[in-house]
Amino acid sequence: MSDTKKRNISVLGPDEFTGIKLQKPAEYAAGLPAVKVALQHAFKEMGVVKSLTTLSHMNQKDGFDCPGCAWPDPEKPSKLGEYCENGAKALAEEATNKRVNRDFFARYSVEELSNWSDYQIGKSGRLTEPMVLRPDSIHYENISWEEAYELIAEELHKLENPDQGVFYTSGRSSNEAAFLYGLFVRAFGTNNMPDCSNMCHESSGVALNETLGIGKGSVKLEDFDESELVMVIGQNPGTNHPRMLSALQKCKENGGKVVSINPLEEAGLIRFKNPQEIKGVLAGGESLTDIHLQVKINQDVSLLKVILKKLSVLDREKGNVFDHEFIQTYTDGLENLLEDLEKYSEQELLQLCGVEEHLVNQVVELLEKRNKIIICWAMGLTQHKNGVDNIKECVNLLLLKGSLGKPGAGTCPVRGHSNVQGDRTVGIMHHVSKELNASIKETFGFSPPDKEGLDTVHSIQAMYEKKAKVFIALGGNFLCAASDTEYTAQGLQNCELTVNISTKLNRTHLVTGKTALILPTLGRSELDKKDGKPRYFTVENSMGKVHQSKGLLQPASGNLVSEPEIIGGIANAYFKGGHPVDWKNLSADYNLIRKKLEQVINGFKGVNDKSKGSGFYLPNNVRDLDFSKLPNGKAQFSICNLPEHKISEHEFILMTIRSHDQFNTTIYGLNDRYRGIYNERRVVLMNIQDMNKLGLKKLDVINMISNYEGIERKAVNFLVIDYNIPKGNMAAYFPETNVLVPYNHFADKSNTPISKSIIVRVKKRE
Ligand SMILES: Nc1nc2c(c(=O)[nH]1)N[C@H]1C(S)=C(S)[C@@H](COP(=O)(O)OP(=O)(O)OC[C@H]3O[C@@H](n4cnc5c(=O)[nH]c(N)nc54)[C@H](O)[C@@H]3O)O[C@H]1N2
Ligand SMILES: Nc1nc2c(c(=O)[nH]1)N[C@H]1C(S)=C(S)[C@@H](COP(=O)(O)OP(=O)(O)OC[C@H]3O[C@@H](n4cnc5c(=O)[nH]c(N)nc54)[C@H](O)[C@@H]3O)O[C@H]1N2
Ligand SMILES: [Mo]
Repeated sequence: MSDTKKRNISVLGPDEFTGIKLQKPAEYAAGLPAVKVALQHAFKEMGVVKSLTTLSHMNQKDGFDCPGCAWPDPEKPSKLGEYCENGAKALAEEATNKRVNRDFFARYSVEELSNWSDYQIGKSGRLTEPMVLRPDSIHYENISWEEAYELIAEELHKLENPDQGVFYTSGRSSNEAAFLYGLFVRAFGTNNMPDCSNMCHESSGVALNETLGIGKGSVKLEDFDESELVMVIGQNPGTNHPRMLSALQKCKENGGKVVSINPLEEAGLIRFKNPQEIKGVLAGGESLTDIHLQVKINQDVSLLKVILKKLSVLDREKGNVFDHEFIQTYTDGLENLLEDLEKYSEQELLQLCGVEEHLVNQVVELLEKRNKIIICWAMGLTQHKNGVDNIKECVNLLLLKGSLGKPGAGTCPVRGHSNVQGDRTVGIMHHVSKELNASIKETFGFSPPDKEGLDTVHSIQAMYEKKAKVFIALGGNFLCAASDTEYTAQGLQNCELTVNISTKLNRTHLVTGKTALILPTLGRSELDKKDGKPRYFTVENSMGKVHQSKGLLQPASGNLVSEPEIIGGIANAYFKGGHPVDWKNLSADYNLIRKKLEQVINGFKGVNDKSKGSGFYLPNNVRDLDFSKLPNGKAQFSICNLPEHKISEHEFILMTIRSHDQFNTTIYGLNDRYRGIYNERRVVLMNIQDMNKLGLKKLDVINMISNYEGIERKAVNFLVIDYNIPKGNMAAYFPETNVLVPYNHFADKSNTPISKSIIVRVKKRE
């Protein structure tokens, strides 16, 4: 269309250092420092009174669900409050007293704001009114809600076909909002519904679906109480799911063992002081991990294969190491698996994974006699080319031991966003589901499209290639979350219109299409009232339990609209009454949305009543040992290949991880307390031997360069820190390092970007 004047936007923001201070990595997680830091963050953003009253309502039955992670709440919440340090930070970030309004945008242009760091951008406050960035302008200006809806409708009508629209979802949304959004996108005519789980647990979903018939985990919180062995693989609960540490502690108190598999020795996995118990706050802390296996990045399959091989040798000797009755009744493919394992030599596998044999033997010994086994995992397994196989190998182990469908055992993919699982359950999905389409047709009287939609990586490509022209996001920070930042930026900038439904300002609001809209919405913690009556919505936690969430704080501004009503507004403006769904009324009446949810989504019957109190579990075939939908009606063993990395002598594998002071792209602060890194994010953790080989000293400045198919991508200005990490491996924070991840390299089958195994070269800055 028009050749609008290009805005002078800094896509990556500043790359200056902020003044690093180093200490020894922490010896334990949580305890008093965690409570102190939690309250400091909350007091700073919200003031003392508001902080204390709000925190006491978080994750309680009559309160609101923590906007942090999706870890479930115990039946009897702690009197000291059922929240963690990082939940408190998430709340403080949302409930801040600072505001971003029209005056703010009049003062700062998007060009200027793009030179702020993500930390500064996030700290500017809550969005208060709808804003528009018009072509040729560099300042957002205010716009009425009705005009904003009209503008979106107009751009959507201009598209040559509905597949030119891309509709992203981040996992903060509610079931009600996500269901309505999915419904609107399908009514509009596309399945282009990329969502944050494409970059997150998609590999888990694919692997679990193919092997067990459901893309979700099978354990419940109480299973940790009686589990004999919990394996925590590729996950950093001390930072990202702190309340999980209480579950591990309980497991240990009941005689269970904990094994961790991670290239880093993360603080939370070593020692833990439970801040929800007086004794925990004061006492010396408990050791959580019995055995830590320091695996090399992306060599979990090699490690698991050695373990499986050793177990199968023992089983041949003793006959009862595997659960043969379970295998016989419920599984398919054992012979192939055992035959395949024969192909590998133990020594070769040990060499690849870098773990000492005596430690592997200790784990094998634990596994031999136990069968109430839980495997927990997160991004350390999913974000690799072979992410799906990583998880299938874990399933192999559980199937061999019969560790499914019984108390104390099962799969536990630990979810990220607080409602990412619910969003998927209620229909945010780029794949076509015939059953879902049929029930939408029956309930709403229109036929959803039956063409596969685009996921995250393919949406980026479509925008880059100008095949998609309108981008709408229900939450999230697409630019910073996605791989290949500069490529993604170009994609967004190629769009005619980009729209962000958000609570807080972020970089995706600055790197925009020709026209851009910010539509500010209510946060989790805020009172959502209609005609004087408070409304509630529902969410699904990491273990498939659906429950209510009701905010209590005064909204950040009187001009915020709830997510469902924003979607209703857009749909209403687009269809102008010419559609079987009455969007306006439906979007304002959450009870009615839930009535429709019960008709369309399996397991939601009675949701309006059942979601009260502690909520209800959705159906889960693994818990019932029902594998009837799988080939031969059986759970499937899988043959998993070893990862392939062609690494030359001067290359390293880089994993991009979270610091203790961030929630994905939201930077709460500049510290990574447990790793002993303060006031700096531009750091890279390296093995001292690698540093010596390259002639690098602590705090030398380096650039990292990735090279895929001859295209060089560069992340500049990082301080080297010697750290306990395997040789050849490095770690740095995202989003700063997302520039290095090629958009077209992702996991087989799940298309999750390879954010945990990027091959890079290191160059010292003179
Ligand atoms: N406070 C806070 N909480 C959060 C989030 C947050 O950013 N902040 N994010 C939320 C979201 S969306 C998600 S998905 C989760 C993320 O939770 P995590 O998956 O715990 O997050 P990451 O920091 O990506 O950590 C990955 C861990 O895997 C390890 N790892 C990396 N590569 C490998 C590997 O190849 N093998 C093994 N075995 N380990 C590996 C890393 O050392 C690190 O400990 O947390 C959720 N909760
Ligand atoms: N390199 C690398 N990249 C990664 C990862 C990695 O480990 N390494 N992890 C990936 C993972 S696991 C994930 S899940 C993605 C995360 O990707 P996203 O979900 O897109 O990112 P977030 O940082 O969680 O989004 C934060 C923004 O959400 C908005 N928001 C917050 N609360 C609400 C709300 O209640 N409603 C609405 N409408 N908006 C809200 C705010 O405006 C805030 O700025 O990033 C992925 N990217
Ligand atoms: Mo995630």
